[in-house]
Amino acid sequence: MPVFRYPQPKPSEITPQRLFERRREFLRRSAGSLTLAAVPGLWPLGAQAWTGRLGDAESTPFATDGDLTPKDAITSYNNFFEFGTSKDDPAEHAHRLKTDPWTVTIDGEVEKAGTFDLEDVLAPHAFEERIYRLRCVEAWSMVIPWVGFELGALLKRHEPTSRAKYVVFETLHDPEQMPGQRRDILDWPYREALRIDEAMHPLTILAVGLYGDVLPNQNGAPLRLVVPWKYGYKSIKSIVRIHLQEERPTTTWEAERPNEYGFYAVVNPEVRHPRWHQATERRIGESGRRRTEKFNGYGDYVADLYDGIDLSEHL
Ligand SMILES: Nc1nc2c(c(=O)[nH]1)N[C@H]1C(S)=C(S)[C@@H](COP(=O)(O)O)O[C@H]1N2
Ligand SMILES: [Mo]
Repeated sequence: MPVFRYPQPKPSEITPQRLFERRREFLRRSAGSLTLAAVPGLWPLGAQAWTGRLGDAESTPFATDGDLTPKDAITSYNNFFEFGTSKDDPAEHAHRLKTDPWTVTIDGEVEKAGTFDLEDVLAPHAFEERIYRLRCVEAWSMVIPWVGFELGALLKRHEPTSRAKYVVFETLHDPEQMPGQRRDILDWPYREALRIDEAMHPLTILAVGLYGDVLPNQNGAPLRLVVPWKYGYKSIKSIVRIHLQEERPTTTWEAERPNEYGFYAVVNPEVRHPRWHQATERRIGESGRRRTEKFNGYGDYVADLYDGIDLSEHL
């Protein structure tokens, strides 16, 4: 499939890499809240030029209580079954994944479908830092400073049609690079989906970094979804396809065990997982347990998405 290129900024609008980095360093040290990422045309030339913008991401009001989970915990305790089912497998094996070049296919019910270089997908989007709680269905949690941008802004650029009711995401399928895919543990490729209104919600982001740096492969480089009010399995990693469609799809975990891992997957302390309760969680790096909050604490922002839906009946 041919790779479509979005219109590029004029060369005269581009600041050379070195100058850019020096200015970025200066801005960082001058402690201001200025952000280069918000200034159009300031990203440097070259492959993966977007990585130069990660450290400039401005923090947003969606901050979180408590301390950030240390970076070494976020990058060494992972679920990424494409690299194995143990928590330390992804950190050990994900270096096999080649994230550059990378393309993303955006197709289905959109006016502007195609396969795009990641560089071009990212170029128009200012990055933000979003500090979010991540609550895994297995009852552990972290607080992660993601760098990314709103999924809704990307979808709008591709002009969803009136028939676009669901957004489906797929991870790369390549057993050469992802040795976990040589075993039939899941129906590869990993597939996840959101309702279109969930996908357009401003809390829903695509992440390209964490702690102001490039996303480590084990965390889903180069592009992963983050939906902070849902269990972690919705936040699909290493995305190569975003497909809009009218019918609700069957997602990977739902197909595997529909009574344990549902489509909605809204964090809910009142609804048990069949094999354990969800009332509390273990925050990685802390001793003891915390109470789990409904919607993972984001109810003020997202509860109205579920008006008229009995969330205790929809896992
Ligand atoms: N492609 C893919 N995406 C995935 C997973 C996976 O196994 N494969 N695991 C999910 C689960 S269960 C969780 S809890 C989060 C973990 O994200 P983290 O390792 O960055 O903390 O990724 C989610 N995204
Ligand atoms: Mo998870």
